[in-house]
Amino acid sequence: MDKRQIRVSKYLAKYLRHAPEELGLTLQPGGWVPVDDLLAAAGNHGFPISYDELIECVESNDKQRYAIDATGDLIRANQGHSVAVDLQLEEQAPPEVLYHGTVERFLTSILADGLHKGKRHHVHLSKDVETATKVGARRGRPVILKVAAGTMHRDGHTFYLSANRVWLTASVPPAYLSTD
Ligand code: HQG
Repeated sequence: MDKRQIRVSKYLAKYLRHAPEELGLTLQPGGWVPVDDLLAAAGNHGFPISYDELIECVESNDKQRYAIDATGDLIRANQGHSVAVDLQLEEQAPPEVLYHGTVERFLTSILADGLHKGKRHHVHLSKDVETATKVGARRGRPVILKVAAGTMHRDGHTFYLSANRVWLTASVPPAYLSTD
């Protein structure tokens, strides 16, 4: 992603995940908003984005954060929301092990209390160490936690897989976490 695409992606993250009302937008079930409404609202709020730039940002996005629906009329963030929205995710059985990237300063609290979703809808988990390392590295030197997702699932915890392959669950109790 080039600099402009990163700016557009951050702008979309803000308004499609966290503050649609600030642009006068309302998320439809699934988190969708009309592409035309989004482009008009962005222009009216001093951040004009062309249709081509928007499509380019969706298609070249490093984490496939956004999706355009089959009609081409609607756009959404695939996950990461803090506003109330029903993403219409389907429950899925996770792989035996998933990973969570964080940083040293959160470890004591995480190992005592487990992983909490914070402001987001879910705890975000990755299927490989490489992805989890990138997630943790946003905050400093990454520390990777192993999550016994298969055992959690058999114990009755629910997992979802977002359209961009992020594993989501409500919380991870400490018993399912390890640092090795
Ligand atoms: C930590 C990005 C103390 C947790 C990424 C994390 C991801 C605790 C932070 C997605 C804790 C929450 C999500 C506890 C959790 N005590 N700290 N009990 N439980 N934490 O950003 O997983 O670029 O909400 O370790 O790539 O870092 O936005 O979650 O450090 O996929 O598309 O609290 O966001 O994607 O931070 O990242 P976040 P995350 P995007």
